[in-house]
Amino acid sequence: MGYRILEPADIPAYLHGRGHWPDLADIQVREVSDGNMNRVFLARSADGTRSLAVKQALPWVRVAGPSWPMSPERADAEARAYEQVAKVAPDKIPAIHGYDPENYALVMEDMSDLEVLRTLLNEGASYGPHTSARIGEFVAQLTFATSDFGMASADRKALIATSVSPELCKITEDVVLAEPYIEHEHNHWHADLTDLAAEFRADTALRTEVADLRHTFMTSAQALLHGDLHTGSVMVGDREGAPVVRVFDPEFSFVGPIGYDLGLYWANALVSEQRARELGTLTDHADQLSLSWQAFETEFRRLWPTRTDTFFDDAYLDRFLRRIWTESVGYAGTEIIRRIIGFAHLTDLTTLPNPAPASRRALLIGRQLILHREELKNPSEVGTVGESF
Ligand code: SR1
Ligand code: MG
Repeated sequence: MGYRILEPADIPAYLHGRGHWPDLADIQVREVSDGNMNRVFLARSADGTRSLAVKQALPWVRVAGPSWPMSPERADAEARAYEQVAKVAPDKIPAIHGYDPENYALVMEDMSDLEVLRTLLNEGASYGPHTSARIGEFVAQLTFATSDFGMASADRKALIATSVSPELCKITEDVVLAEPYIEHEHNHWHADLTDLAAEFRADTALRTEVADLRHTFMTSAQALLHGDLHTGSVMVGDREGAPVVRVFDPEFSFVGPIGYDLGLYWANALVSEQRARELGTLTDHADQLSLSWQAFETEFRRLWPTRTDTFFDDAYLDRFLRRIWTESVGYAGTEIIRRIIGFAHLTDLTTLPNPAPASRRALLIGRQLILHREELKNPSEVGTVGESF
């Protein structure tokens, strides 16, 4: 039949036809699309005992419409990423019930009993002790398993080949790692930040450091990444009294530098901290880099003795982790900046009564992280940068 864009009214027959839903008379569907890229539908039986989510990639960027075409094949990358994570961290992703490559649609667990981390933080919640630790573990488990430490050399080459995702990588190379530093029609910012946006575009030292991070993003095939690990890609909650953390939306997945995943999460944590500071609702925001980095490092070191290639010695592990740390700090800086003067902004800042003061502080922090990433040696030194503006 070929690719067709699904509407809410199509979902019952779609799920029934693919064997996911037995009773066509007992299904209610609503669209809950929220991200920039795709459409998401929730299907639920009247008594709520059966529910599923359907996520479909459109042939364009959802928030831009057909004027920004984008191959729906990004859903293939997402399905592949979920398959990889399911092997090593199945407790940290939604259950995937099926992938339909013809319609670029995933059928997956309904997570509407959980909350998007960003939404909770914006409402004034704290992170708690589990969330960032699970994220750090998630990054370690996925990246160790898909690095040259977790896979045989030939298998890794095959993974790199099958994970190539040129269009989605180009989005990141452009909207995160270039456009905010040049004149570009995608860019926009709060009127009170015009001076800083101009200053950043004129900052040649900053441009060179971003170029370095951009080139690393393009060339450093360390491990399979989530590729867009911001707080809107994390759901949290409780199930049967136990804390639950689920990472979703890995459509930007590709084999790249591990620091990109950690850096994105850190940037979003640092921005949420500036929001809380502005509102006087600071709680455990300042602990999140440390919690996620410690969990990442602990898990990566725990897995190290299982490495497939023991030519990589323990001293190399220390050097490799140091490189990931430094690059994470730099990518955190680029993520902060693009979220304030680039294409896609954060509700953490845009929903503040006056977004400018917190946004200005965040921009200044982002620049420092990029320029001084080699000197910032640990989470508390990054925290000091955050407190200095
Ligand atoms: C055109 S897409 C802009 C952003 O949305 C996605 O969530 C990624 O973060 C991307 O950079
Ligand atoms: Mg997304």
